[in-house]
Amino acid sequence: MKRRDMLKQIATLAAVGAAQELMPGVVFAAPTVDPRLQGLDWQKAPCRFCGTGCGLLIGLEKGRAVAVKGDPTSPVNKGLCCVKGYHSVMALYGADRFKTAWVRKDGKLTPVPVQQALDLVASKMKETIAATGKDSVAIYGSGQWTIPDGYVASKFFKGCIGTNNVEANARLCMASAVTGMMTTFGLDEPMGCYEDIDHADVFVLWGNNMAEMHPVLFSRVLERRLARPEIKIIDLTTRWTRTSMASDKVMVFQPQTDLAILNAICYEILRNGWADQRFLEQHVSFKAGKTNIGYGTEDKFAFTDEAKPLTLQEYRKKLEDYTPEKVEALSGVPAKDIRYLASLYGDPKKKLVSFWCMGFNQHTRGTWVNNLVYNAHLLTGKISMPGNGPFSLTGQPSACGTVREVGTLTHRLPHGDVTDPHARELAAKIWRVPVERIPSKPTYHTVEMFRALDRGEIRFLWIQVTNPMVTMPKLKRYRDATKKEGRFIVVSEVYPTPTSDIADVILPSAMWIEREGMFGSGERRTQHWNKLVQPPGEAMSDTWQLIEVARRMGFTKEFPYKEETHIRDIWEEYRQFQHGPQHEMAPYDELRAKPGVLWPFVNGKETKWRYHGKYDAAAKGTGHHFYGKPDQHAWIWFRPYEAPAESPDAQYPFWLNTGRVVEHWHTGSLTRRIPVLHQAVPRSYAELHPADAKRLNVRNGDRVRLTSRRGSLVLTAQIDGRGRPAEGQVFVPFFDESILINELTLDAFCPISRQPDYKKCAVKVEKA
Ligand SMILES: Nc1nc2c(c(=O)[nH]1)N[C@H]1C(S)=C(S)[C@@H](COP(=O)(O)OP(=O)(O)OC[C@H]3O[C@@H](n4cnc5c(=O)[nH]c(N)nc54)[C@H](O)[C@@H]3O)O[C@H]1N2
Ligand SMILES: Nc1nc2c(c(=O)[nH]1)N[C@H]1C(S)=C(S)[C@@H](COP(=O)(O)OP(=O)(O)OC[C@H]3O[C@@H](n4cnc5c(=O)[nH]c(N)nc54)[C@H](O)[C@@H]3O)O[C@H]1N2
Ligand code: SF4
Ligand SMILES: [Mo]
Repeated sequence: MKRRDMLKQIATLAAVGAAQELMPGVVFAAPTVDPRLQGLDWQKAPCRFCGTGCGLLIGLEKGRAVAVKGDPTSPVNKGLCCVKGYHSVMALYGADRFKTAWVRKDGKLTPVPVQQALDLVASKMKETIAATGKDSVAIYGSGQWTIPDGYVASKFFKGCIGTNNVEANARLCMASAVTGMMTTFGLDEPMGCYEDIDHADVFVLWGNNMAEMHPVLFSRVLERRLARPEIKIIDLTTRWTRTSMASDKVMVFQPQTDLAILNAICYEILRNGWADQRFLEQHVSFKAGKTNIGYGTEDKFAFTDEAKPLTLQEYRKKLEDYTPEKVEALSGVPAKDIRYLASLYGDPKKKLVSFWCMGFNQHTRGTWVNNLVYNAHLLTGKISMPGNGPFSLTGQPSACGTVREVGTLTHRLPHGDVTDPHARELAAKIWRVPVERIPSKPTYHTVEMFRALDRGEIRFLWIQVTNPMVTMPKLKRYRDATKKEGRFIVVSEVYPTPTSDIADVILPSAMWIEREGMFGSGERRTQHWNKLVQPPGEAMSDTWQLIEVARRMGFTKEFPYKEETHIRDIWEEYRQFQHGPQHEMAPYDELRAKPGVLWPFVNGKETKWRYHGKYDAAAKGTGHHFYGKPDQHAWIWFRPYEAPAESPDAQYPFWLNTGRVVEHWHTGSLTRRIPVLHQAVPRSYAELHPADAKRLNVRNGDRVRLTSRRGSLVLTAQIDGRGRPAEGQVFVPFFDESILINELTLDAFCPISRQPDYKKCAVKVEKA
């Protein structure tokens, strides 16, 4: 080994050691010296799993992907990767991969050639449109769609068929982050990047379990603290997790009261004179929206917010309801801890990063709580500079790339909203379709899309790269909907799942490195990979399936691409939408050559921090410039505390919280086919607080029955296992398709983002 390589490897191993020591059970894999791996052909690809977007090197041998290591040239993970990334290629080779299409005949799924299934999908779609109209066909996609998948889906449905019935599971994941940014900044994209970690002094985690869900990023946080012990990690959470174990201070709060805690922080910042007055005068406007905004549990729920101007004085006055003492009573967090937290935000000498993920976004006031964390950063001017910033972590590998940026939601286009005539004109021009064809009104957000399927307004639904029959809240209603007479469901999948079980047609998909593609990660990084291995049997990429069906419906002119070059052609076409300093994307060749490129990519340069003249070509001057809103300001919203849709009561006395574990990816369809990961956590369970368990006479390993107003399930109790919920709460991970926890959850959502709250509903717990 060359000396330089050896030093690099030692440095990586040291980082691994540091991370491992602090993150028990999380395995990090450094570049290996195993001689068996020496002769492999190593090719780059971003990780298939979480939104961190680690760069991987995939080891190829005789046409198979046989090994993985972290890419040392990737600035994201610098050679590291977590257990899921390390074992990811094994997910390609499960014994029960779909290799052919399946069509339901007389109630039974029967194998058929893919070309025949594509004919059927196209004719069924045409038939449905002729009988019940354009808005009776829909597509439900994913933040795990590649960018070309989502782009083609949007062009096909919005530009060719002429329906806004396009949604993606990112609605369940980051919709509140989107509306939070839109309402505060007028543009939907994070201002910072992961490099913020290397500059910050304080990390505040607002209800996200980074040690398990963004493990490589968390290892960067830990590595920084290891070098400088004065660095602090503060974990605000409703459940003691592995992240809590590694934190300097843990503040356990009652669900939903994050709204009040953030207001108390802002109250303290203003009361102590810690606000940056000059920054406020130059860059901030104050607003108040509607209150008592509802929960969306009823069909066809509608809501539009308003923005009433406020003065700083009026805003201050409203915060008086949120003194640390009052908020202590509501949240359970001691007033002195709230003051301490406020002092960290308020200290001008400390650089501070706030991180959050589903604790904020899956929240019936998800948009509000996103607004509130921005308030704390805006009051103190700690934003859009290295080491200072609010950072919304994304969950899926291309939730940003494909859903946020390509706009695969009912109200969006690849650039702008469907309601904006300029956005429609631009889309029509690039797509070469008549502008009248793109409808100007959004149709259904995800929950309402499934409700419309139930009501019979939607008759044909195509599902790609998502498993809604496990992941929709209040599952029974939506599963029953798919089975109703006159509904036709197409599922593009790689393995049998509860969703492919209800399909009328299953299309076998080529997965990840079995096709060429791009993902866009949480820090505005676009990453390209080549097709590295052959897909099994007749499996075809989701992009190409869509193109085949579109062509069969007569849209050949709109989809002229050649199979060999279609990803390049689609990327270069899509890139036209984003021209200009605010959104410019890197050219195809640039993406191919590098382990990811941050956008805006202006004059050959990446943009690391937005809204600041020093870093962002779109910003005017040399300081901050929030150019997203018409008044060129960022907006501080007053948002009050409001209770969740359902809270524990005498009949259902526990909170139910749901989420994830490090070993599994979502519904487990991939990770349960990777033996080491499956064996590590083979079954889902119900975590209880030891005091609750004692009262219920339940011991570790006993069976317990959980019942909500919507359903009931029996699971194994886990006490002081991996996590510990607060008293009065139960936690259940959702990776196990044999224990469908969403039978119990509620389909209440944030009225602004329409993202459901999977973190709070009321249940009863009994020994089974
Ligand atoms: N291993 C693994 N990693 C993943 C994934 C995976 O499936 N497996 N999925 C990826 C995806 S798509 C996502 S979205 C992310 C999710 O990443 P996270 O959001 O970190 O994980 P979850 O388990 O969904 O949520 C756990 C957190 O919800 C918080 N919480 C519960 N109630 C409240 C509340 O009222 N307020 C606040 N503020 N917090 C609350 C708890 O404190 C807990 O820390 O993970 C990504 N990474
Ligand atoms: N109770 C509860 N429910 C939740 C959440 C929660 O915290 N609690 N979180 C929500 C969130 S944040 C998210 S992101 C969602 C995730 O929910 P889903 O997206 O429904 O879950 P996944 O398991 O990621 O589903 C992806 C599916 O795509 C398949 N697949 C893999 N690769 C390919 C491919 O290349 N092509 C095709 N066509 N298919 C492929 C996989 O086998 C899998 O079945 O769950 C939501 N639901
Ligand atoms: S941290 Fe996320 S992106 Fe990185 S290797 Fe693990 S699962 Fe993959
Ligand atoms: Mo997610």
